[in-house]
Amino acid sequence: MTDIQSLLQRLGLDRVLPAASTGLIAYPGQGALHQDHSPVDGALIAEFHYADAALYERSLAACQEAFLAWRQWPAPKRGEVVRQIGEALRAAKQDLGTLVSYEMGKSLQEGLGEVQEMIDICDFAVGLSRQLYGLTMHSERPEHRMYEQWHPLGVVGIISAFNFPVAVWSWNAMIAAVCGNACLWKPSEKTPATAMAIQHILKEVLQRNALPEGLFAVIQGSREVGEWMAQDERLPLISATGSTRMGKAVGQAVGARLGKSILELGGNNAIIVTPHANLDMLLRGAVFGAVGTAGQRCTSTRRLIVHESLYEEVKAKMVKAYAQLRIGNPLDEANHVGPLIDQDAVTAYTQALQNLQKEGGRILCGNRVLEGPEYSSRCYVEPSICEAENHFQIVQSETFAPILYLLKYKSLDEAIALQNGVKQGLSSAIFTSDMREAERFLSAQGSDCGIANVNIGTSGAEIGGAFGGEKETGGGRESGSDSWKAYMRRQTNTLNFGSSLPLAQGISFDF
Ligand code: UN1
Repeated sequence: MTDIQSLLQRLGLDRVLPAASTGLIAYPGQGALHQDHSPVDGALIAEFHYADAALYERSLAACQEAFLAWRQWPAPKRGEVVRQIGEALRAAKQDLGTLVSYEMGKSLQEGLGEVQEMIDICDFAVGLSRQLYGLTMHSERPEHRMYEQWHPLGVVGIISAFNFPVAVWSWNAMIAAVCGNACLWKPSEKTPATAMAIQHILKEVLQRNALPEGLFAVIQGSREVGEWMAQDERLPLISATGSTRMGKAVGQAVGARLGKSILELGGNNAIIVTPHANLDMLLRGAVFGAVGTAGQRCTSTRRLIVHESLYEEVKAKMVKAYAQLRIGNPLDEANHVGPLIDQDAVTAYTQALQNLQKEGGRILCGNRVLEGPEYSSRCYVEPSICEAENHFQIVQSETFAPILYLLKYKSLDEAIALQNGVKQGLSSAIFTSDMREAERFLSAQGSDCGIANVNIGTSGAEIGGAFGGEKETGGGRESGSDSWKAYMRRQTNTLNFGSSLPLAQGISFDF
């Protein structure tokens, strides 16, 4: 088993973490110490202070100064720095992935997979640094040229959640960086150590390239720090990932000052299983989607909408598959499911199952908090499958735990209506080999989600696509495709190379 103390040392982490870091300089905090416990075994990983207002100001000032220098770097040169960050992440993959697993509780494979997402987005951003294209338009006036260009915004504020403690930062920060922005990051207070480990990895790259402090800053804190950021006009863009409740507060505060926001919030993701589904493929996709990261992904599969003709068969197969799941220490690769993040999450799991029963639902398996020496953190629960109705309040809400609701349907239209019949709109999937069913699901009359998959589960999106969703998921897009445009401001330029001044729209103004 991993020696955690030497792991922390290799990642440059002391027993007390800095309250803020500007990449090159770590700032200690003051006042009350908060504890960072591992959900794996309950052990204390580190202690840390929340940053106070003075430290926030100091960090933001460093970011602002870094931006003034960084925006002058040609974008491909910025890409070269990001390439080096990708290399540094490759070298640290095993250690960082292990810490992600130990601090957050996801399986080691998923921890390593998360770091791989970071490496992949670095590669993507390097290529992007040479492709920040604007259009050229034909002017309606003679001897005029019209075009658009994209300029950086300034300092981008990033608020991330515990479940992807490092990858979500990288989706934002690496894209923001090649676009010419500096970043101020507030990680989740549940995963402060991985955030500081990133700073350690970045430091050498920043030094090697003689970059200013503040290009990638981190500030530790609770909701209050997020509120400072949301209200702060010096942060033209806030990219926030987390609950819908948090996103509404951030969106309102940023909107009140007419700032920009990218919101990536809750999901309530469903898989539709049609009579033309390959059930072996479905089983893999649905089980991983529902129990991967112990059901704590925003893309986790929460609902399985099964055609009535194969409902009993799918139910039996799923329950049988769940019986084979091994729950335990996520660093042990023999285990499939690790712990929930903390006791509050365990309470949310047990309460959700109680509420389900009150509403008339039936629990087929699970509903057990595991006890014993291997489960000493008391954060391990048995993944649960339940029979439910879509309109149940508990089915309508996102519970960050491994609870899967089975729903039955008769016609595809009904299945699509059920899939869309929730407030969230992140990820969705259909399992079918019937081309007409698949195309209908993907059409404008089909899934209303930001992500719609065929014969693939709801989770595990690749970084190359734009990631995010509609309705209460917040509408933001991060990561691939043309998501970069949200990190830049568009400027339309019209240039007159003639010697008269014709006006547009045919207006004549003689004097
Ligand atoms: C999240 O849970 O916030 O698609 C992100 C996935 C991962 C990202 C999830 N690539 O499951």
